[in-house]
Amino acid sequence: MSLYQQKEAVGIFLIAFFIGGLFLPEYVSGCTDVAVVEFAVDVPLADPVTVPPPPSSSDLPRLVTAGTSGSAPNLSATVVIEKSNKDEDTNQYVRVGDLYCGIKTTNTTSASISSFSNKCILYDGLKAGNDSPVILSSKTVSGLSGGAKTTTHHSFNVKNPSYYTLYGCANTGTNPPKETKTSDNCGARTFQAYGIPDVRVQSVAIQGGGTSLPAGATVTVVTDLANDGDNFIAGKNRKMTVSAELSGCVPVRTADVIEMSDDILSSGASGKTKTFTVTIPPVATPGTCTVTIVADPKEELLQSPNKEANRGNNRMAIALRVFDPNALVPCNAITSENWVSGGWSGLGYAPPFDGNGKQLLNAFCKEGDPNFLRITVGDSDNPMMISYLTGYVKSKTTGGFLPQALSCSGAVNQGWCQGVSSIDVSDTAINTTTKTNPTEIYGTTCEVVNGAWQCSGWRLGGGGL
Ligand SMILES: [Ca+2]
Ligand SMILES: [Ca+2]
Repeated sequence: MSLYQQKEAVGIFLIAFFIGGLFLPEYVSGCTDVAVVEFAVDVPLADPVTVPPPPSSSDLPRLVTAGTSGSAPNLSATVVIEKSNKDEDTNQYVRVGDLYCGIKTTNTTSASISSFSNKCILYDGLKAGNDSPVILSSKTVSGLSGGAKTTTHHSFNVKNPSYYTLYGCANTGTNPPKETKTSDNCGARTFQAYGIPDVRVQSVAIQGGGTSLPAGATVTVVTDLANDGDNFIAGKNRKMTVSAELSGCVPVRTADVIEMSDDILSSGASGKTKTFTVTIPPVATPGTCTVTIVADPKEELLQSPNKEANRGNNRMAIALRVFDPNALVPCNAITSENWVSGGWSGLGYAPPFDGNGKQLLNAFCKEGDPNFLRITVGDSDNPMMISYLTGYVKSKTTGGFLPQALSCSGAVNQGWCQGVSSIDVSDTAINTTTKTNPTEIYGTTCEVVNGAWQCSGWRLGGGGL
């Protein structure tokens, strides 16, 4: 609804108010001057924007029962809306909470009037006049001398942003003192109550706890939400959302959205758990990915009149580590850096480094596939090196050596490979633990050194290597 439309709607509301209700001459006889409804400011519409009808004249009770006498004193009353400190709010625009109906009463004559009681009734605009109004407590004035004024304060509390109407009268109840007239004893005041919500993201977690996952994976993000502020009522045109944003490994994008529900928007709400489904795109860059839960990303809570003041607590992030599930990564702790004394050893099995620190036996894993293990033997840069097509993996479950028939990248001669030999291990006797961190792998290479074949057996892992 545009601002123009809002103003128009307010105008229509006011016209309807005056025609349909309190200005009608047949309105409670004796109270024809209650049309004190004033809009000193161009107030925005309530939230929701459905403008409630004012109480119809037939719904307003006759509160003044005093008889009249030409020689009696006279009370005249005006109804105002008062803030929690009992100060009148002249804009008819107050925050929800503890408020007062003020009945400003003046003795318009010079004669004193004896004890009398004032009464006020609250009509909730959200109820559209269909439910019973709230009868506020009566207040007794011990008496009022001629020309004197007093204000009675009738407390009430509203929790929901809305329009409300107060209707109050002076000199109500039983055995009221007589007055010159009673037509000036009542008044009404419509006001708007606004709220200041403070939605807060309390916590963010990954369901199951794992924060390291392959690109392409889908995780469930669990968040708790709270509202430390006033009630907020989501109307038909106020669709507040909470989103899960993904950033870091991909350009910032919204991964999932839920609609903010009333249970979150109630004052004092907390621990309201919501879940989001977040998929890491397969094209995500391996590294850190951030999931940020954002309450009200579209800033609906910043619309008047019920504006959220504290926006600093509307976001909370959790970091994920994203990896390429198909990337080959060395899965043994040994490297040329932490093992520098390897080399030719002749008959025994040695750490798999030649005299130049080059690793001649390798094991590779895939982080995204715990059942993947690739073994390579040889040196692709050395055409004079051959590798043996049988290797071994020591089973963690049995401790036995399991022969592995490797494939050759080049020519084969009597079980030897001219080049690098390799195998993607599929032996089911090698359990998952062995594959992701193989403790002992064995391979053999030979090359001509100083005119003679020299062969070496290599061991990767195991034995503290
Ligand atoms: Ca009067
Ligand atoms: Ca907030």
